[in-house]
This record gives sequence, structure tokens and C-alpha cells, in this order.
Amino acid sequence: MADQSAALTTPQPIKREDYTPPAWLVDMVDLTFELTPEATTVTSTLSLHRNPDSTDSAAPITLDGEALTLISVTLDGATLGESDYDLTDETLTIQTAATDAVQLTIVSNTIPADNTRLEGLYMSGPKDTAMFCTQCEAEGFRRITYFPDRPDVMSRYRVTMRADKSRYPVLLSNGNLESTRELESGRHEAVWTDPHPKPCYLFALVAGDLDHIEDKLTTMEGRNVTMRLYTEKGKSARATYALDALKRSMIWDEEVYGRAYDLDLFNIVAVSHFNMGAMENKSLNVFNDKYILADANTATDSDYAFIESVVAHEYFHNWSGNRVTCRDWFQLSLKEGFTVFRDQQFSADMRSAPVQRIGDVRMLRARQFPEDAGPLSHPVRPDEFVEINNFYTATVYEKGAELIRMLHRLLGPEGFRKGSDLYFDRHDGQAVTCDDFISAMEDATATDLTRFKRWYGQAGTPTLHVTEDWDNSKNCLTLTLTQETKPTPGQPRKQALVLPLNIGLMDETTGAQVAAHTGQMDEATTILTFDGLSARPAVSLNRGFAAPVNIQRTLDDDHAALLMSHDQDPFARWEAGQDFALRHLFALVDNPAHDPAPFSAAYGAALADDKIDTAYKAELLSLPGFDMVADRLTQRDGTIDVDAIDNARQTLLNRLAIDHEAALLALYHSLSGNEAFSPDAAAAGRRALRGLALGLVTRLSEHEGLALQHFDSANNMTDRMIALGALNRIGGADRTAAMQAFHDRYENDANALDKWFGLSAQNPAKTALDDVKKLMDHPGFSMTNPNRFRALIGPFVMGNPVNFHAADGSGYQFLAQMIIALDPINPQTAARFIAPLGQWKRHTASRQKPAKAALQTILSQDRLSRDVRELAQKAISA
Ligand code: B3K
Ligand code: ZN
Repeated sequence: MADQSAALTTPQPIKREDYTPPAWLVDMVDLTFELTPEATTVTSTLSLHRNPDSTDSAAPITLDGEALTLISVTLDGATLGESDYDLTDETLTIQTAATDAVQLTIVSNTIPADNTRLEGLYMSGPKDTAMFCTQCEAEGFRRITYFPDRPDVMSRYRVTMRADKSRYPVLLSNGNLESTRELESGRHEAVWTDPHPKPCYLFALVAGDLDHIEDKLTTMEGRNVTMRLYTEKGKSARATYALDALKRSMIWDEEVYGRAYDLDLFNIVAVSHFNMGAMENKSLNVFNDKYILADANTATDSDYAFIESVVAHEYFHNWSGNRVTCRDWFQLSLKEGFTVFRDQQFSADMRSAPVQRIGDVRMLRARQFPEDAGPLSHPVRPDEFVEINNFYTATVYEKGAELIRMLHRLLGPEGFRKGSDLYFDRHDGQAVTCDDFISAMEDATATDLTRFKRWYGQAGTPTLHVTEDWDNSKNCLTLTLTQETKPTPGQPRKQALVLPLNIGLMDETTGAQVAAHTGQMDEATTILTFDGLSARPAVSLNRGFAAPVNIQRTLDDDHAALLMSHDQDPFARWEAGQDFALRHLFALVDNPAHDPAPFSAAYGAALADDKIDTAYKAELLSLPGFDMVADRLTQRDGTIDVDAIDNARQTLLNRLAIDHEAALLALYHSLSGNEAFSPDAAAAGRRALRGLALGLVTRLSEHEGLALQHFDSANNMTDRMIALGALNRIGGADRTAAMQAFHDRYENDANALDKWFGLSAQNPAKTALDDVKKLMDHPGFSMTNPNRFRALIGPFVMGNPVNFHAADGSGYQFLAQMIIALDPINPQTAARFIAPLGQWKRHTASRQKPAKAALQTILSQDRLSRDVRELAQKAISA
């Protein structure tokens, strides 16, 4: 049957308030797969019983099914005729008078080789060696077989896989391997059973010719667990770091959350065709191989850090997501926000906690704050959706994690642990809601979180306005804090939220801490009074980024410099540096002749401070990125001028290079380029700081040559990328030579070649768009592999502001054409690229028009996926 998912109009949204329990539950699922790429037959036998909690005791059995060819339906042994059921493009409905239990066997066909959406059962990898692979979250299982595809239907699974043995020697599914046997015609069979009831979105199978590595671990409960990590042939040597990260994650979850792994086998498969980062299928995680494969020559330090955190994230889902899952998809942040928080905690423990927190906040500001301020703004727990895949957003994930972090802060680590213990114990094996999570936290700590829950329903980033009044006669400081959240689509009026407060007062000359305040505010305005002070202090606000808010206050140069050099809280110290830089960047936007000397002086002092940890110093000395400047400027002015922001950043960076030439050169040379590669955080910190120095000094023409030298002498990918980043800016023959060398070295390594696509797309030269267009003809580029598409188009759209936002609209039109071309192939990935166009309202009038025109071009297509149509419609109606 044809895939009908490209619709002419937008289907009606599904609403959270309309939730009803399933009419039928499935106790047991028995699946048999006769796997061939051109036609896989799936025989599914379901043991169903009426749900006693259903509001409709006579409801028929309604199963979801899309892009399937139905072959037969058998109900309690009787084969049904076509008049006995109702089949549409999206459902199979079977009337039955049975009052209690039935057994239903359905045979259907699907074509994995044609499945470019990468949802359901599809082929991943180079054509002649492709493996079978599945992706079911959120609603992919209905593309494998007819089933009540909703997370509150939890069942036990038995899976029989049959496939050609020479092409697909490895057959994997969830749970334990029950049996294997040889079949006729060179085929073989494996049977897997999973003892843990699970929602169908956690089902997975993989069949292919794979290599693997393995390790073992004994859990705190005494279970001997084998961990296996499978890759495409010849790639397993690059999986050792990921396997080690898995082992460390297992140990960490026992130590920090008291949660042990619950089966004897844990498999990960790294695949090359994947829509996102990875998937937490029960005991069979499937990963985008970008988040598994790493060695010195192919992965950067940030790749290593991502691998560590994504491996941990998917493993942690075994409890926060799998053992306790979501009742419906509106509750997505129940598992995602919590699990992101858990992986952030893990990475903070494995690496530097302040550097991790800075990275988390950078990400939140770059991705979630603009989302929350634009037309796609939605609450952490959305109220409605058309396509659930559109709600795997920075708001659900990253803001969701901030909500959990606030709870952790408000309840304290011990209270939070009591709450998580109660949550896991109370709801083990259940599909629950965000309210259930909060109730467990309340019950375990005797705390009323009614008001805190507003965070789940209210979209938008609050702004905290802070004014300071110093009474010299009484030596008393009064801080007035007022919170405000601007209207967002569908939410004109906003309530006050619970904000954790973490404030320090510092002596204005020595920087020593003289007072501190931790607590919370839950009204629109809070007044804090500090008396008995000997002199007016400097105020350090929102330490640790305790509340995910924007702060509005006036911070003068002296005050900023003091915090930047002395704040006891490492996050606030970094933040002071960012605010200080922003103050001068704004001044440069307003007046290109502005003199940023005060910031440059403070920068020089930080550069000279050799007591600062290296990785942290690299963060302290990194200027706010384009996105952060743009977001803050939008808050100030309502609109932004891309060229003015870029010019301001370049001016300030050039100035820092001139003012600190000697110190930067000394720093560069003091950090050895000869050490043997190690991916640990300290070594990564040294590379980052050396790279920062290189980036600045090569702005001076007499030191430009260092960039090519850095490239040529690099013994690892991070240093190569650092050098190429600088060469991209410098341009000329050195750039051409290094890019060519990089290309030739990595031509046959897809993940490494992606970096070359990305660098070409980020080239600030005016030729960038033409180059990107030409690169679509490169033999390594492919529209059917999301990694390739994202590698080329992503950095152009997200990392080349001047060219993407070209005033003639060429960048916007190009993106529209790309979305239109990708939509019929892979709607989920296509829809991810709508958001940048949705920011049109932030731009100056000259850019608003072409950005809207690009959205109009998309919407004028006859057939669009629900994914793209939903977001494009929202984006244009900002
Ligand atoms: N749960 C998956 C994401 C599924 C996305 C479906 N569109 C990975 C994760 O967050 O762990
Ligand atoms: Zn997740």
C-alpha cells in the first residue's frame, strides 16, 4: 500500500485533555519476521483483553498501521473476510463481541528497502551490505505491524527472526536469546524473548553482517552482565571508548540512583542511517554511529564528550523511560527531561562540573531560548500536537532537564534521591505522567510542589528584573526581584513561577564573599534585604544558573570585572565574563567605533591568571557565540541586524588579538602540541585553550602561517578542526591546501568527511552558498542519509549567519528548496530545518520578507508531510 502520510491539509491536532485509557490491552506479542529487503512478512499474534479501566466496554479492537500491506487476519482461530474488519490508510478495526480476551493473528508485508523515512523497519548502510534496523519511537511500530501504537499498552514480546545467513549472520532483538537454528535455503533463525513488559516504541530488531566488541560487569545485585557493541564491518576498533562509557554509566547509575541493570545482556548497535542521536530500545540500543565511533584521528574532543553523554543517556533510560515509561506522548519530558538531567550529572562527575554546566547553559541559550521566544514556543508538557516527532525539542529535553535540576536544588540531593527512589519503586512497570513524578517528589519529602508544576504548562523564558538599592546611612542593600514572562502563542497571560535563588554578595574591592542567599521566589516580586554590611557589595546573581531565566540588570564595567575575576561560583564568574563581553558587543553594534578597552583589560587579566583550570579558562576566554548575542539583543531591541552582530564580534576578537598578542603567543607555545593523544577532559582542556589562542593570534597577519603549521603538525582530529576553523576565516592558498589534504585523507570515512562538508558550509566567504550547492554533487553526499544532509545543510544554516541570512534571501530560498526536496524522502529530518526560518520576526525588515517568502514557498507545495506542514504553518504565523 502506498504511503499516504503526505497530506494535502493539516490533520486535526491531538489534545492532551482528550486522553482516554486504551480499550484493549495486549499481554503478549508474538512476532515472526521473514526478513528480505524487498518484502518482509510480519506475522503478529496478539493476546488481547479488554481494559477494565476503559470508558467504552463495547469498543472494537482498533489497531494502528501505516504503509503496510495486509495479508490476513485471524481472530480466535477463524480467518476473517474483508467485510469482517474495517481497513483505512491508518487503522485496522475489528468488531468483536468478545467480553474478555481474544487472540488475533495478523499477517502483513512491509518493504524495508523502500523505507527512506527511517521510521519502522528499514535498511541502514551501504546498499550492498545494508542491515535491517528499526526505529519505533514515537510511532514507528505501526509501520512494522498493526498494533495499538501508544505507550500505555505494555506487553511481553517474543520475536522470531529469519533471514539469509550469509548476508545477515547476526540477528538481534530485545531481551534474551532463547534459541537459534539453521533453516533451508541458507536462511537461519533466532528467537528472542523479553521478560519485561514494554511499550511497542521500545521494540527493536537488527539483522546484519556486523563486528562486535564486548565487556562484562557484575551489578550490585550480583548479576553478570555482558555488554556488546556492534558496528558495521571493520569499524569495531573505534567503539572502545563508547563501550567504556557504557560500563561507567552502569556503575554510576548504581552509585548515584541505586538503579542496577536488569538483564544478562546489553547490546548497542551503531548504524550509519539514523534520524537522530540514538534510541533506548530495551536491551538493544540503536545508535547513530556518529555517537559511537571515535579515535584520535576521526573524532574531536567534543565528539568524545557527546559519545560519553549519549551512551549514558540511552543507558539511563533503562530506568527513566523503560522500567517507568510515559502514559502518552504529552508526557515526553517525564523521561527525556529527567534523563537529560541524569546524563548532565554523569558528565559533570566524569569531567569538570563547572565546564559541563557552562556547556549545558550555552546549549540551552543557543537552542531553547530562541525556540521559547519564537512561533514554535510550547510548554515542557505540550497541550496539543499534530505530529509528535515535532516535539522532540530543546524545550522538552533541555528545558525539561532544567525543571528537574530546579527540583534537585529545591529538595536537596538527599530529598531528590528519596523522591526518585519512591518514583521508581511506586511506578515500576507502569506508564505514568509528569504529575506522578511530582507526586513522588512531594510524598517522599513532604513538600507541596503545586506552584512549581506551573513550569510544565507555561511556555516562554521568564525574565528576572533586578534592581539594587544601597542605603549608605544604614549599610543596607535591598534587592528587588521581579519576574516577567512575555506572552507566547496561545498563552497571552502568564503566571509567576517558582524560581530558585542563589545569590552571593562580594566585597567590592577584594572580591571576598560577605553574604549569600539561597532560597526561592514564587511571587511576581520578591524583595531581599541584607543589612549589617560594611560597604556596598558586588552582587553575584543566579549562581550555577539556578533558575533558567534571563536576568535584566545594569552591570557596569568595574562590577563585571570584579565578578569575572573573583566570583566564588565558577558558573557566575564565567557568566560575568559573558555579560561583560555582551555589554561591549552591544556598544559595538550601536557604534562600530566604540572602544572596548575595559573588557579587553579584564580579558588580559584572565589570560594572565595561571591559577585557573585549563578547560575552564578556555570557556572563560571564549566570547559569546553569534546565537547568544542575537538572542540577548532581541531581548533588548526586539530585532537584530545579522551583519552588525557579526561585525561587532569580529571587531572585538581582532582587538583582543592586538591587545594580547604576546600573552596569546606565549600561551599557545606553552601548551605542547606534541603530547600523545588522550581523550580525557584535562587533555581536551589543553587543546581547547591552545586552540583559542591560535584562533586569536592568527587574526594578526604576521601569525597567519601558524594555522597551517597547526594543521600539518596535528596528531588528532580536534587540532585539525581548530586549524581549519582558523583557515576558513583566513582563506587563501593555505586554506585551499589544508582543505584538500583533509578531503583526501578522509574521503572514504563518512563521519570524518562530514566535518569537511561542515567546514565548507561554514566558510564565511561570499561563495559559501554556491559551494554548498556544488557539494551536493560530491560522491559522498546523499539525500537519503540524514548525517550527510545535516552535515552540509546544518552548518550553513546554523553556523554561517552572514551567508544564510544574506539580505537577498538566497540562503532562505535555498533552505526552502532543501526542505521541499527532503520532505518526501525523510519528513522527520526535513521538519527539523523549519525552525531557523521561524525566527524571521527577530530580523530587520529587509530579511523578514524573504524569510516569510521561503516559508510561503514551502507551504505552497501540494503535498507536504504532517511534520513539515505543522511547523511551517506555525512558523509563518508568528
Ligand atoms: N528517545 C529517543 C528519541 C526518539 C525520537 C523520535 N522522533 C532518543 C532519546 O532521547 O534518548
Ligand atoms: Zn532520551
